[in-house]
Amino acid sequence: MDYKNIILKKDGAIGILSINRQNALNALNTEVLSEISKAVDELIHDEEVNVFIVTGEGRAFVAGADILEMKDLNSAQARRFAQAGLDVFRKIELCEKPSIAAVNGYALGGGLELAMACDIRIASNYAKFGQPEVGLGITPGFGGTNRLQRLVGIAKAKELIFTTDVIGAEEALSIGLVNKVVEADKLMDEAMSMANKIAQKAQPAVRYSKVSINRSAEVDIETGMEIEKNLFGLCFATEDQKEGMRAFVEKRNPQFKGK
Ligand code: CO8
Repeated sequence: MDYKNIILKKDGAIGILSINRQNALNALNTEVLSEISKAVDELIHDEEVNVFIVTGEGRAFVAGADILEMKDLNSAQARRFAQAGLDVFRKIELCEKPSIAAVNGYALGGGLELAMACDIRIASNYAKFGQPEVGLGITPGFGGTNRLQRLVGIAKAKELIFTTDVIGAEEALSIGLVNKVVEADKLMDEAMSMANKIAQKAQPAVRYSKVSINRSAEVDIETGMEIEKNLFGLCFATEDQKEGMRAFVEKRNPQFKGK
């Protein structure tokens, strides 16, 4: 499929979705959101892809939702625009394949919200994070009031959202917003290396783990453990469980098939 604002590549079992609307610092308009949604569908349905990386071309990851597109919306149109972003980010979050945001530069507003919808965030030392919305007269609308507090706690989320302070990569690391900070020129190598490590494991087990972590974050612990137990049980219906344990006993590396 041809995209205008996205570069979609594959390197072995790793998909790389790079947002490429550099003249607007990769700001998310309706067209970009729709292309991200289609690209994520491609990645989900591509059986060769085990893990995908989301990144941005140029000096921004994503500098937010497109302010020019938003400025004259009425309430109903704004809700529709918010829903479009919420849907595509939720698709990334809920799909069973793990995603890594390789945050190369500005991740502001909708950009931070996109990074937070990914499972893991690796930041370049140049990355900048913030939720500037209240300075524009709006609340975050692509999941920011929900996901930021889950990652960094309610008090820090309120501070970042109310003040619109933009923080650097090291501070983002110290509050748990990103998993790792690396030199800018090592960002994609690091993201690829982590993605490959994940891609070499038993994929049914990786995917069930993601489902269990996501679901149990939203329910009481008893229900969460029930979900975990059932998914644990499902692993024993996979060839990869047999191979993984047989390989351990035979003292060799497992040859996983992803089923
Ligand atoms: N929307 C549209 N265009 C943008 C955006 C954006 N979010 N960010 C940057 N651009 C454009 C600039 O207008 C500029 O275009 P032009 O060259 O045509 O003037 C170009 O990108 C380059 O930007 P700058 O010249 O501003 O570059 P600087 O290096 O001087 O500054 C900044 C970089 C600090 C990132 C600056 O561009 C900036 O502050 N951008 C806006 C950041 C922002 O406020 N983001 C949050 C937007 S709101 C949001 O994301 C809400 C999400 C939920 C929506 C819910 C739906 C209703």
